[in-house]
Amino acid sequence: MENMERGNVLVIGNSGVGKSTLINAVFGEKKAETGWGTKGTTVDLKIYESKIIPFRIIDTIGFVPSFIKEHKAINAVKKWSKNSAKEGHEDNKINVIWFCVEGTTSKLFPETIKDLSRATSMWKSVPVIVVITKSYSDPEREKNIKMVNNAFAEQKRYSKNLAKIIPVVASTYVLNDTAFAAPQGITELIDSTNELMPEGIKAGKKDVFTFKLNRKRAFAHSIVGTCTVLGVTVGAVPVPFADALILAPIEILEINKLAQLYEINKGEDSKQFLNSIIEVGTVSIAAKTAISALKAIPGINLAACVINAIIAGGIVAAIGEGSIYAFEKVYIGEKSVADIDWVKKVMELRLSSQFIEQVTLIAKKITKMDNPKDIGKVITDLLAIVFSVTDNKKTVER
Ligand SMILES: Nc1nc2c(ncn2[C@@H]2O[C@H](COP(=O)(O)OP(=O)(O)O)[C@@H](O)[C@H]2O)c(=O)[nH]1
Ligand SMILES: [Mg+2]
Repeated sequence: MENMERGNVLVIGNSGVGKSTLINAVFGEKKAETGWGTKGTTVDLKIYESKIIPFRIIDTIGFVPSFIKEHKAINAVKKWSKNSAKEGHEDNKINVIWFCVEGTTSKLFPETIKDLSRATSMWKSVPVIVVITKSYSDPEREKNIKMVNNAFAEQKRYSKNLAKIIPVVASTYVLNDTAFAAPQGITELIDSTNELMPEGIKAGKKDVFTFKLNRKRAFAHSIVGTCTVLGVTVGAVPVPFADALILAPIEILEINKLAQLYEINKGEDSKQFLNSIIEVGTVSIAAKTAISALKAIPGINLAACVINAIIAGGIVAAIGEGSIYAFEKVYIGEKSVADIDWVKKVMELRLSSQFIEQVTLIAKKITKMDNPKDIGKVITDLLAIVFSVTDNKKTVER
């Protein structure tokens, strides 16, 4: 695996557009910087590999659009290619270029794309994927795609190289107390790039699927983490925690974002499937029971607002973890969106007596009203461990 032949992806775009964040999102935290083919080079490039994905990513960290500086970065790539050839590697060619442009600066697209095309003109026939980074706004996505298309149409010689335009959010972007942009576009980018690799290098469908599933899981946990913090914040308001209904908007947001990630957000059947999860969440009496249970436990001396916050965050986290478990089963084809009774049971299990045990554990770890982020982290870390153990046991039993 270590020495497998790989293709090469060159990532260019102005400093600050999000190249490094994008590469992290694609490869995950386990990505490894590699010294492959870099003997005697180069402070202007960082080169990354992953064990499964059959392409290297070359980050042009020194790329700045100005004649002198962009040439420095591009020369470093040329030199890298040459050096790799000298070291006897045949896989030293650039196979795909990711042009990164920032979604929040769409006015500059024509100019930026002109710059990037000029800088990469030596790779005349290498396909280009335009990655629109920081695409936080849904309504602007279509507009931005159109603008990139137009900008390319003006580049006569270059326009044939445009393979794909992909808007992405590489890491969760919180807009305010009730809205955030979840990671997206990343698995599409992985697929499209793999498709553009030469035959013989391309990863098989199954490997790519497994890799994407792992990435999706990481994004899913980030979504649950964000929503749990929102839940903690809402729960900490000093009003009696009458029922779990005040959490409904957050739960709906969470379930919809997760459903979108696992591509089960279309069609009537999906709607029913998602609704049944929301129902279990909102009618759950777990909250009330948990509040009195926590108050009765000797040794836990938390203010009411802290207990509320923990329970609110716990409910959101439990629903999130349950949804991840259920949505993965659907995504890999073991279950379908028609399995309503099954998904209800999955969710009920997480919000029943087991839930009270877990929030008790969490409450013991929290001694005061910390920053909602810190409380959120305690909750999600603990629940993720508890549930992964339960789920594995169940899988074995089945
Ligand atoms: N929340 C969020 N921040 C992003 C995203 N992409 C880039 N950023 C932020 O934008 C800044 C620049 O990103 P970076 O990856 O360092 O850009 P580079 O200079 O092109 O490598 C950093 O503060 C990132 O955290 C994204 O998808 N979501
Ligand atoms: Mg960078």
